[in-house]
Amino acid sequence: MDMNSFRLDGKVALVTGGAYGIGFAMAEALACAGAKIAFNVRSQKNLDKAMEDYAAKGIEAKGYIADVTDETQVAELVAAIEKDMGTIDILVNNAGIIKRIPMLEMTADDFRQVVDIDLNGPFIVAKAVLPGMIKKGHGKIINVCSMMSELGRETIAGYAAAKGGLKMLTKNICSEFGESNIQCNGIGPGYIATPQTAPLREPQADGSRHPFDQFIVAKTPAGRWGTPEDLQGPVVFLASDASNFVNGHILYVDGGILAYIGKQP
Ligand code: NAP
Ligand code: GCO
Repeated sequence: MDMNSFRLDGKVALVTGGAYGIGFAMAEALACAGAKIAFNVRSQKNLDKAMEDYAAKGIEAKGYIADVTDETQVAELVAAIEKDMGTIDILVNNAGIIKRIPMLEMTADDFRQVVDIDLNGPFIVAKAVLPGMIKKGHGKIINVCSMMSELGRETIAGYAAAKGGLKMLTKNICSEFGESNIQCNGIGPGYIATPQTAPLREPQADGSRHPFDQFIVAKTPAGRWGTPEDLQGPVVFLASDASNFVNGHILYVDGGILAYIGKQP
């Protein structure tokens, strides 16, 4: 087997929301495998900070301001990347938010905002990059799903609905573009220590661990929260030629939580 099939030299990768958290870690991994990195965020402040962070890692990333829910901004983003770096070979639909609100208190606007960013956004960005991939004769689309693509829990109705939909969008892109040599797969992180999950890990006033923190560690066979670095190998695999016959698959990177019923109390 040629281990160079895991290399990404000469490839252009767009990581949406790649300023920090999981997106930044995945972009770092793709860069280590040889890819040229483009990323987008919504604010100049976060863009400037991200550029410093990429430079500190020795990565020559190019950052752009674009909201993934805005078709015009996304079209301009893709055009700018194609002008600056070339056709996008790899898309990681990472940008996403969560709102933790009991469903009866969640407004329709709350629900719509989460679905807009977490599901409509990946559709909009994928639709914008697919023509270039089809023309080039290959492409990799990796949608960042979630274990909530499979399970629900209280207070995250919009998020679970969006991530469940993103799982099926992944399978649909696979179905519609496989013959164009485009592979579309998902990565389903478990509970990962990032700003998004910080509220679930905040120490209590008495210094004890957050109950949810204790719950997740007990529910995870690995016995720990994941880190963004745990996603680096999987994303390089799905972005590389090593996964050219993997399509429509959701690769769960969750320490085994989805496989485990949990310890007897
Ligand atoms: P995070 O730390 O909150 O980062 C989210 C990123 O998305 C930020 O860079 C943010 O940039 C960007 N973003 C949000 N809305 C955007 C929009 N409308 N347009 C463009 N960029 C936008 O989250 P994370 O924990 O790294 O999660 C990243 C992805 O993994 C998300 O899709 C999340 O659902 C998923 N995930 C996370 C976990 C976990 O446990 N952390 C587990 C499973 C799945 P700005 O806000 O600066 O614009
Ligand atoms: C939550 C968490 C989860 C994680 C992740 C799990 O509130 O339950 O934020 O949704 O973000 O999606 O895979």
